[in-house]
Amino acid sequence: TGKEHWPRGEEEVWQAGLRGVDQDVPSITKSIVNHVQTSLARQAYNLDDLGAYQAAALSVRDNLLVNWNETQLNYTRKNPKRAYYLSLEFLMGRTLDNALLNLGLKEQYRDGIKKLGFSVEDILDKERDAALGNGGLGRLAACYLDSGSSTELPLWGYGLRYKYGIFQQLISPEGNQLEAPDPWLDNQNPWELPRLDVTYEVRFYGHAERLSDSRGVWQGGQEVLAVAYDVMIPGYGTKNTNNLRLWESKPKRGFDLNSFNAGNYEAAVASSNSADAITSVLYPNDHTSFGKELRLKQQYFWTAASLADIIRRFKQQGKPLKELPDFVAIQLNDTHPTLAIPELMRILLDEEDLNWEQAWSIVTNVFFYTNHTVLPEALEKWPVPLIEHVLPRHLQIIYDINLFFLQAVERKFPGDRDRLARMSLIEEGQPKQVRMAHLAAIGSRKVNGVAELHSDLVRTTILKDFVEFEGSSKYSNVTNGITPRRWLDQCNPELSDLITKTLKLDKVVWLKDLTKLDGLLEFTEDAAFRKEWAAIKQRNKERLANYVQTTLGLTVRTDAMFDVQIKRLHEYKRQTLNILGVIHRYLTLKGQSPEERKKANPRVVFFAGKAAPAYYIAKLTIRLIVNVARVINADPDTKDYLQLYFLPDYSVSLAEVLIPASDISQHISTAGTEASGTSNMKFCLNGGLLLGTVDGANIEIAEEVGESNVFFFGHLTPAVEDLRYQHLYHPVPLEEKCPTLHRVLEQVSAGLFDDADIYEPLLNTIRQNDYYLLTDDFDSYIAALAMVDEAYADKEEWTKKSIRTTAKMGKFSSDRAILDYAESFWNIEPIPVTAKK
Ligand code: GLS
Repeated sequence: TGKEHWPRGEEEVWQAGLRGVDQDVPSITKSIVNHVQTSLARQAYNLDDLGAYQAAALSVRDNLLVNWNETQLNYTRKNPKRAYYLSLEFLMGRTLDNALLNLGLKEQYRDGIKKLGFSVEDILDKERDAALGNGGLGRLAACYLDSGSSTELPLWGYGLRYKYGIFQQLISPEGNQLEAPDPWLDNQNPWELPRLDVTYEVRFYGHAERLSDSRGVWQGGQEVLAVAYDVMIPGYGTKNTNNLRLWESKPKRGFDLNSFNAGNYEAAVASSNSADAITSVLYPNDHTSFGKELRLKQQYFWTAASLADIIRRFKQQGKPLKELPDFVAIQLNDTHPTLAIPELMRILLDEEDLNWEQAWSIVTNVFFYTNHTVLPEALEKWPVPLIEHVLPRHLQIIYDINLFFLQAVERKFPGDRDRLARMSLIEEGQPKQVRMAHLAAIGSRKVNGVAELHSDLVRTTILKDFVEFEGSSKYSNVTNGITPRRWLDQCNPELSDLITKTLKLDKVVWLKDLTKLDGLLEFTEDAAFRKEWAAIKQRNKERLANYVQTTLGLTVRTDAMFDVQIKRLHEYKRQTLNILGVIHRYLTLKGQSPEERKKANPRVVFFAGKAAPAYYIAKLTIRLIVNVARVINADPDTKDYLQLYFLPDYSVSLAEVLIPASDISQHISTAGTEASGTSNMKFCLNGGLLLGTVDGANIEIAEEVGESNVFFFGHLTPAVEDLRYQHLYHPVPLEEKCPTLHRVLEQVSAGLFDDADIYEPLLNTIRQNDYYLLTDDFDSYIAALAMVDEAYADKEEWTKKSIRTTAKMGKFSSDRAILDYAESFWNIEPIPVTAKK
């Protein structure tokens, strides 16, 4: 407007009190000391590493907040269309190092912390991971937030502030996985800002009445409070600092005073307990849908609070609701937030008095849905009676949506009853169930999968009927990405420096335009460069060996190939194939003379990953790995050629140590089952080669780096269905079909590694219907491992492959992915912040 006046008081006085971002070492140390003194109430003489971490983190937070405030003010002033990423999981890992990088203050803090008598490495190591996620889906959300800020997009995340993140994994002496809680907030969390004034009431249960054809009213039941906690998400090479808003559940009133006064203490606290329970723990399942009431309450609590917040912000602009799609795009990360669709309908119909057509048109222009898996057990379905009990008004709305939808399908495909039954939001059965993927698809403007193959499978299998009905342009692909800041610069600083030096570019340039890595290609023939490249890999292997030595007390040899498979334990990911391959190698070595053995390529195999607590077969696989490791690491005949480790309690921080150290990593899912995978991208970005099946993003990685630089094996997706049919109807005994695998299983059964018979349930999954096709892929897997050994023997050529791999990873930056969402889906634009110093 030009004539901005100061809202209250004297502007100079205000301005004099405002701080900027610290720039120099003296102001940084001053700020840290201030926090030691006043936030922690401690002093130099009683400050340990943890205290120093907390004080440093608080001072970094002050700096983040300056940019965060400026960013939010800027958005409010400019009023652009905004996007919101609704995810039940955000697997953030540690924050301090990333915040320093993005603020451009790494060196200053290093110096300042040193002057105060501490080391940055020790302090960074004190931070606990924020582990509010299970695996790839949650980590993807974290990478997207980093990229959203780095590309200056007005993008907020919404999630839940779980008191307990993913469980801590312990391994018993027998090799069993044990779970312990993850009380990550116990030492206080300096990275969150409680917003005790930002609260919403969320209702459950009660009764719903219809007032007209489309309107209704919902009353009674339980009301709980959602309280906002904000987490600052700084961009790299920009001041833009977005927000991740996490909700905590609290009882609406402390406790029920009536019951309390009547002497019924238990009843008085029961309601407050049940309110607190909603955000107490992350469900530790990946790829399964359990149908538990508390999980449904989590989903509704979070979507209701987030929508209320989004709508309140929109309404502050004074615009009519029909313009909501011009100012708001909401991305549904999997079907977990699908209740947002009937919830927005409820708000528009019951509270805002819109008619059905108006409301539905708004809804279907606001939401976007990403599918992350085609595995049937992961497709969410909620029992109708449960929804009716917990969310009675929403069930009415879902039925209404279904009615209008099926009428439209009937008009297009008259008389096709099978099609109606397949497409209905309600699956018939005892009980009837609501199919959340169908609801998400019809309630969204666009639907996407997360890699080319996966998006094709979404279009041709689980949502085929919907593509036929709505047209294929709504159903598209956005291949996943990863942030190169955390997954190269932070986890592999030496490689990052070498790249910067070699490309002769400012690091900001290539870290924000990862296709610049292409420039490394011309150096593959430069022997001195290759030497530096290989030396860095070697030092990263030593760093990992060091980690294993200090955490497990085990000595890892570093003059061997490092072979890594780290991910959630799941039958479709086939860790079993890998461990059976290891046993095969062991048996082969055992059968050789000492002279023959000397020709072997020494190999160290690492596994890490958690199993869902109730997933028996996955836990048995862990036990097998641990016991095979125990036997072969102690075998004097083979231990120079083969070592095996299961590293407990896999986490983002452990991945940051493992990934840079890998020569080869395994991504060996049954074709068509791994939607994308994202660690495959991380390994390749760090110059590790890929051994994998023709699945998920492996395919696109091979397209980029060239098939001669990856090791592919196994059957292709179109063959899978037929092979499964053969297993069921024309089974061939294992000893005939795959004698090598048969021999391996016999040794396990006989008790070579553990009590005999203990692994029968696991082995029987292979012997019986072998749903994940281990018997079909085993021989080609062993052949691929041999090709890897052969290739590794030529170290110079291997290093060339490694350089070429890193050089071609530009496509897989999450900046590319988020900009694709911004342009093709959300229609939002970068809003750069130029904060005052
Ligand atoms: C997942 C897929 O299984 C992964 O392949 C994918 O990379 C990830 C992110 O899109 O999503 N789906 C899921 O339910 N958990 C995952 O990790």
